[in-house]
Amino acid sequence: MRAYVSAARDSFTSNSMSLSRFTQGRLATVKSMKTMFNLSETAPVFLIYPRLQNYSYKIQAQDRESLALGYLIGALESSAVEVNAINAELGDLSNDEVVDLIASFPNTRLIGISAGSEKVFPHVERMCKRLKGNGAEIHITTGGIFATTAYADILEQSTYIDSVCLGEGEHVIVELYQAIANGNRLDGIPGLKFRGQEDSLATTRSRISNLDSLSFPSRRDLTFMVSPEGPGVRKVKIATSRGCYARCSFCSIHEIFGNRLVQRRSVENIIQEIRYIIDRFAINRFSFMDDLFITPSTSGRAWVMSFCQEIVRQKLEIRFWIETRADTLDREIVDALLSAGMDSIFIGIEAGSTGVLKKMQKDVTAAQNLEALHLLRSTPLDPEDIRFGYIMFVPNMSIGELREQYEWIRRSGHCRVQTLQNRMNIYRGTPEYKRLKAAGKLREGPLGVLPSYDFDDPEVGVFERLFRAFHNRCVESVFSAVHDVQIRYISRRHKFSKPPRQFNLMSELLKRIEWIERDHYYRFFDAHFSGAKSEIARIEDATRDDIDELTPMISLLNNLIDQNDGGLPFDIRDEGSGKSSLRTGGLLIEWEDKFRGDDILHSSLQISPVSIR
Ligand code: B12
Ligand code: SF4
Repeated sequence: MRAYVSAARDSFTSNSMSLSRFTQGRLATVKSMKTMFNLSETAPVFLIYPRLQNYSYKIQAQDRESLALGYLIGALESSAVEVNAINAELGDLSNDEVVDLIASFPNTRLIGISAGSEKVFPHVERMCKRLKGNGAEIHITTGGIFATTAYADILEQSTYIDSVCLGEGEHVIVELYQAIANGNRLDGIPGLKFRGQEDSLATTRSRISNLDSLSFPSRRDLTFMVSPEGPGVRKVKIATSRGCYARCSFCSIHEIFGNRLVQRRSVENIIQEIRYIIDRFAINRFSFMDDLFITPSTSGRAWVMSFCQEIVRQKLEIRFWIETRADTLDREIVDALLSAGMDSIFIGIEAGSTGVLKKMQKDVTAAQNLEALHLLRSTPLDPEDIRFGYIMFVPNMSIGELREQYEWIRRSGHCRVQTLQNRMNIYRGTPEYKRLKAAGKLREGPLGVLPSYDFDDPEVGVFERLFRAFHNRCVESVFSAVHDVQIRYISRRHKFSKPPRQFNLMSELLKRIEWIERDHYYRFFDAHFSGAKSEIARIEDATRDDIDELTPMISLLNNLIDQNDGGLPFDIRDEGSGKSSLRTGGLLIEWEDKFRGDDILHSSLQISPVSIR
């Protein structure tokens, strides 16, 4: 469901984040890591979910659970194969630390590394080189969406990688280990490609049709997350289906499955897993990772309705997030989802211009996108919990369509700074990759580097270049402090146990700060589209003036982030009837609290003199 796009901020890094968060302040000795990840001296298989350096700051630690590792561990364990696993992203370990750790496990015979994205591949390659550089005679295999799409190039160019698993890995990893352990040839393993393989002997593996037959994913990550060293849990990842029927031009998920069939677990099987998680971890918040939670067919809708009814009937009282498309939503299904506990949703809107939607093969109209948004806004969902994907810059759009894209997202009321910068990423195997390649418009770099392209309409290309340059200058001169505080917030959020009033204040400050930045980019778009390009220098000057408005908010936010005890660094005046206020650094902050007993149930907030947009 998710469209992944590039934004200028992808390249933004912070020195403070280059330190390993969980390893800071403690000696991450091999011994402590062994204990922390419950590693066994005798396990012959070692699985790794690598860390994407310079990326971790973007994603909260609580969202880093890996279902890929979970399913592979589950499959190996159910075949009585002992397995060690490290999710470097979650453990906040550098990939070098992981390699050093593996060197102290001499019984390892097979290493499996997940290469789910193009971006992570250079890190995978470096790890393999170091692992083999230790002189170890270990078979290294890799899998995941990127590895599947690029297997031929990987085997040709990455000599440290011995084999690549294509598609779903549960059966392949077990059969690969068994072949290695028994000294058998690897030719007989459908879905495995290895160097030197005779093409005539390679066979593909068909998709797993009965997902209920799979072991539940191992929850080692979750066990670590709830441990004293772990970051805690926001929502537990769970998958009810695999695959998607749609054909969006930018999406690479079909590459893993080879077709557009949707396979779904039974409602009973999902509920069994949900019950297991509630009983074992006392967590009732879930994130359904399906590419498309609702398939808009009769059977797809019936599945969702029966799932929701069962959650209600069994009084499971869960809260959950789903990902879907606009054309799958209507009042009946949204009501059913809300009564079953849906508290947040992601919609793959992607475009507001009908022309762009067509070019994306989205098979959804701009009117349907708007309707879905209106429908969701009419529910009790917090607007912040209605998220969506939006690709502002698309290779074959016209300048008129870019304008439509901008106007739609601005009117939607859900525009973020990042949304305005999103440019379509071209992943291997996607329809857009094939189109651009056939047209000779793709510039491909080494493995793991996303290809670049020129826009079909030179005016779009000029606009994009000017906009990125403008954005970079604004960041350099003013907004770097904004980005620093945002990163500090994201990287520490998992440690906050702040009462509603403080938490509310932090969220509000973040929102306002982002609005100030976003409004400058609005002005850039407006000036460009109204033909007033000479205005741009003036907008940049105005950006610098904003520092006065931003500084007190940033410093208050920094102060709040530092208050680990959850308190406020200032005295709040109690003004009676649930009202209170605070004056600091030129800001007046006023709360109106609703109580249940002594507890604040809800706290609404005003910040002035900052104008509300
Ligand atoms: C959840 C998710 C995330 C989470 C990951 C959390 C986590 N720790 O797992 C977050 C939000 C962090 C994330 C980040 C990113 N993601 Co992401 N993500 C997904 C998503 C929606 C689901 C992945 C998942 O859990 N699937 C369920 C598991 C069970 O399936 P699986 O991962 O495919 O694993 C199976 C097989 O691939 C195989 N397998 C996988 N690894 C291995 C290893 C071995 C040894 C073997 C044998 C087999 C094997 O066996 C597994 C079981 O069958 C996918 C879309 C999708 N449908 O896959 C995108 C997707 C993988 N992400 C994508 C992208 C681009 C990114 C980012 C680059 C985004 C960004 N802007 O920076 C980053 C990169 C992060 C990274 N480290 O690589 C793209 C990758 C496209 C590409 N070709 O590069 C995808 C395909 C989305 C899309 N449609 O474009 N992502
Ligand atoms: S093809 Fe399916 S999973 Fe991919 S972006 Fe489109 S709707 Fe989402």
